[in-house]
Amino acid sequence: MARIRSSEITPKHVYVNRRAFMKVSAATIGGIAAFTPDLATGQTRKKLEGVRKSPLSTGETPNTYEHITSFNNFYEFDSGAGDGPKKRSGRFRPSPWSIAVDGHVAKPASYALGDFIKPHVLEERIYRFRCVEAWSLVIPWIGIPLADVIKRVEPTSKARFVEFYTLHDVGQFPQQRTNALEWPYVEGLRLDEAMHPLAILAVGLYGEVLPNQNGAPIRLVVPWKYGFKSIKSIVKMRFVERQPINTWQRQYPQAYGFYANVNPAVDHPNWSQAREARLPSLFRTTRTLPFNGYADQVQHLYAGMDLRRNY
Ligand SMILES: Nc1nc2c(c(=O)[nH]1)N[C@H]1C(S)=C(S)[C@@H](COP(=O)(O)O)O[C@H]1N2
Ligand SMILES: [Mo]
Repeated sequence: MARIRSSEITPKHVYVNRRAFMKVSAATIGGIAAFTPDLATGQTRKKLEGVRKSPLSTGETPNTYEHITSFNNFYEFDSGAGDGPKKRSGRFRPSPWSIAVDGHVAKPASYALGDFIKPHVLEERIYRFRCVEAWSLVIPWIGIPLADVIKRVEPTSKARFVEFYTLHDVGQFPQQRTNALEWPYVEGLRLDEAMHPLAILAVGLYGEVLPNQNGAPIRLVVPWKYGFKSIKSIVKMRFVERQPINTWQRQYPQAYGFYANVNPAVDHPNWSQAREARLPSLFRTTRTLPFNGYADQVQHLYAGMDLRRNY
């Protein structure tokens, strides 16, 4: 019989949290969770209309809605990954919402969320999602191509990077009263990365509006990068000349770089990135692929770069 090395076992905090989400699943198995308030979270589930399937989806089977919405990382609600964000985000109000676009663009503006999304077709993109902490999921996002949004605001020749900011509101995000992270959460992409067809702004999953714990009402998804690049609850996009310092890089620069491309050859200071636990499995038995399996589509963006230095 094959012996399992302890290094292949999911860290304990993941395991403990998984027990918590199994309890939640058991409570909703009776099929009560229709499109009325979700009894576990107090949130109303709403279907999104007019969603087109995308050829850019992976053929892998998505994780269940329960898993995707019960195992989250969202420090504004709770530090550490698990079902804390689901339990603590019921009173968050993702509507009304507006998004500001500024910096080096010909058309700076502040949009109501509806106007921001309206010109674009909603697409279902089933993507792999890989966290630095070596767990992964397959998620059927609903979103709009980030490139289409960027073209609309017309970046000038000075715009080389785009920064994203999460809402900063201690009334809505209880953990912003603490210094668990520096607030607001900030992320960034080089402009050519942001223009890549795989990068989307997600507004839903499984055909429904995003639950609060997954980054309602709008969050970034960049499937070839570690999960922390996927900034949630975005209120501002700023086009800048210089490479931004993102929140996790500020926190622990040896572990979290700007690029954060999934790379099985470059370890986190405290663990290997060679394998991952595909939830709900607890075991790191799935091999991690360069660029999270999207190398053919994205590696040209990094031609000539040392990806060990630019981690
Ligand atoms: N604003 C904000 N965005 C965030 C985070 C966060 O704490 N705050 N966590 C990041 C991390 S580390 C991960 S792995 C993903 C998790 O996304 P999910 O909960 O939808 O799986 O969100 C990212 N975006
Ligand atoms: Mo993460």
